[in-house]
Amino acid sequence: MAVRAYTGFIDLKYRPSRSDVVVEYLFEPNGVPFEIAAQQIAGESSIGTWTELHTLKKRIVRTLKPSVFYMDKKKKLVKIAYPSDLFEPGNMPQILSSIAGNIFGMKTLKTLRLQDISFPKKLIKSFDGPRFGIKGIRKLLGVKSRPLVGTIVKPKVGLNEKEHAQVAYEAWLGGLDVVKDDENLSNMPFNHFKKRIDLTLKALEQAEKKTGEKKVYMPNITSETMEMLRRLEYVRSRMGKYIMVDIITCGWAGLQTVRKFSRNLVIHAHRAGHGAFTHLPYQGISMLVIAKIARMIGVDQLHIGTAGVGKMEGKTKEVVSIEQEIEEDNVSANAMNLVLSQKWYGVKPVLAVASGGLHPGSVPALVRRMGTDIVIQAGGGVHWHPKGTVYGAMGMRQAIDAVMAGIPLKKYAETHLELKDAIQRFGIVK
Ligand code: CAP
Ligand code: MG
Repeated sequence: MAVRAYTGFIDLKYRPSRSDVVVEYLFEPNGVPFEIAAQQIAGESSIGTWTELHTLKKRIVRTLKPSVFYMDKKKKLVKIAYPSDLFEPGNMPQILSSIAGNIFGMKTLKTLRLQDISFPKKLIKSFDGPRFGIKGIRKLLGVKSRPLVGTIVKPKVGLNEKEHAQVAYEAWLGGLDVVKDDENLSNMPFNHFKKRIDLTLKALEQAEKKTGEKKVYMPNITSETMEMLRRLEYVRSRMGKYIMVDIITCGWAGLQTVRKFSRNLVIHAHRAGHGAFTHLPYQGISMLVIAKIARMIGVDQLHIGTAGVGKMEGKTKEVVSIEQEIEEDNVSANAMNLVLSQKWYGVKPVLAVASGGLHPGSVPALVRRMGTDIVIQAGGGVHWHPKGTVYGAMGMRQAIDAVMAGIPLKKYAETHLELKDAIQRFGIVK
């Protein structure tokens, strides 16, 4: 079939091969027929442009032509298969400059949503994948089956290093496993990175001694890439076990580099800014796609929302886009974790992180909707109590213990004052 300008890309009989990259887009054309717009997406993201090309050799068409093999005008959906030679293994920026690049700025598209990508084994294996994954993290913490529970030091920014370490210490003492920096805390005039790491890791050691439990601290190393590596090395040199990266704002290239150097450090991925891509259901890039990319590159745990329980978006609606992969229109309890945990050519499963507006009363609903292979994080829901962080943290841990013992929170609260206070203040999420 001849390829003229953006034509010749529709082939509804085409069956994707195992080496193709298959991409699902939702779009609304702007002043052109659906079929034309579909081919513009396929062409602009591969070998086409707005006019015929004298330089487009038959060989190129034969080997690299994409195929629009599925179209549903009602759902505004197309599926396009791209030969994998269009993509450089191990280069996520290049892959996305192709299938999520120019096409987002084309005049002939009113809206465009990159909904899902299915990568072939060769490309998946060209990235590092998680080093630890769910099993590795559970082993590190010695927590077999309950959700991990943690906090974000609050306020997000403003505490000095000593205050930060003290809040962390109290959270661990109260029974939390994990303490993390907030997404906008890095190296600040009032809170220097190195001093914070030193003091907080020292507090961690003391908390471990006092409680007999393993604890982890996730320092936020987000910065310019070379600086991230310096911060990562610093954490390692101080015997830290984790690093945290804001994966959207630092970019996929930065994340790939961090993963190359992370070795024995667990990577916690914060998704601040994802809403710019994921928020509108008909525009941008879905959380499903972001989750797949993050897993391929190799984060060990990733914020994916709270399935409607907390303050952030990522309600069941968005989570459904993560699920659809598995079971269309079926919002089952564990489904939202599936894209992170399903079998994927030996790539380790990523631990899902639920965070944002959570408190002890959220725990039963979270576990019902997301299962137990999760990290539950509460910032405000831990540091709210006038009696202090230890008290708030105890309430949080008691909620986990109650759910794991199969005891209703209300009942457990009769003998656990810290939990009782929390549910009196925040209630219990249905
Ligand atoms: C939670 C949090 C997290 C968000 C991220 C915050 O604090 O620290 O960054 O949960 O959202 O700053 O809001 P609170 P998501 O517990 O006090 O709400 O996980 O959806 O990416
Ligand atoms: Mg935060």
